[in-house]
Amino acid sequence: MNLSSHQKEQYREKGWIVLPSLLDETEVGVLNSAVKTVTEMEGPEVAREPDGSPHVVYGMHLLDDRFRMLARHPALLSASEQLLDSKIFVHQSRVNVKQVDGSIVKWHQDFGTYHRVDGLPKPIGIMIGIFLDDINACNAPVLGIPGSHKHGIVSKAFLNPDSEDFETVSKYRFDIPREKITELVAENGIEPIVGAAGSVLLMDMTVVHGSSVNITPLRRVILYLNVSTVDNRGETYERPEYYAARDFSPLIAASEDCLRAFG
Ligand SMILES: O=C(O)CCC(=O)C(=O)O
Repeated sequence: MNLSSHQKEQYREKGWIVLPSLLDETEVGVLNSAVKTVTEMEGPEVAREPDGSPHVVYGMHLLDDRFRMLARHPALLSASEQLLDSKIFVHQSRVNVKQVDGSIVKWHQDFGTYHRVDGLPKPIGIMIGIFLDDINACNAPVLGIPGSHKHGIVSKAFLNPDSEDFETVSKYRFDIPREKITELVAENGIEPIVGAAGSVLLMDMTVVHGSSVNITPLRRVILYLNVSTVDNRGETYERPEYYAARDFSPLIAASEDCLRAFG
């Protein structure tokens, strides 16, 4: 697939684009089966809510062949390579289940963690979000601050051991102070990132984003693949591989029906 110059411009200026219904119903079904498999696993990759329900599964592409194939899906790969103008590798992947009445995700930049903890040198990379449910303004969409990536890394971001989910999820998340959010929002506003199941978000991983609580009965699952260019590796090896890549090989496109083949 070829991105238009308008889409590339929007990615550069606003910080993200959404490709509506990029994956079809069969592909979404295959990925939902994989979510069921990995959320039932017991390992350290699976972070749970206090009631035991799954919240985040890290390293999904290392745990299940269907997710491994997702990372090589030609449509996702081609769009990402066009935006980064390079071959890419997966730095981190995760399943995010926004449980009803579950955890919030405070304002942060993914690159903030990847730079400070994993040693990724340059703020170059995409947070690819694959929507497995219809996401609207009601069921706790990701909220993004347009243009916030242009300010670079927020230096005053901090680890917050008082977060309820510090041990399970937010231990490495550098939260952005309220005053900085106020300043960025005054300049650029906030947008909910919405789309039907099968839609794909491509967000510059320096964009400031977060999500609120889901008080609806509507399920909201997003898969994330954070990718960067093959010359932009994090080599501190401070965290296990399910958090930060050890394998920097360029992703090679699989066939068009690589996911459907599992159906
Ligand atoms: O899916 C969400 O609610 C937000 C997740 C997020 O911000 C992240 O994983 O970086």
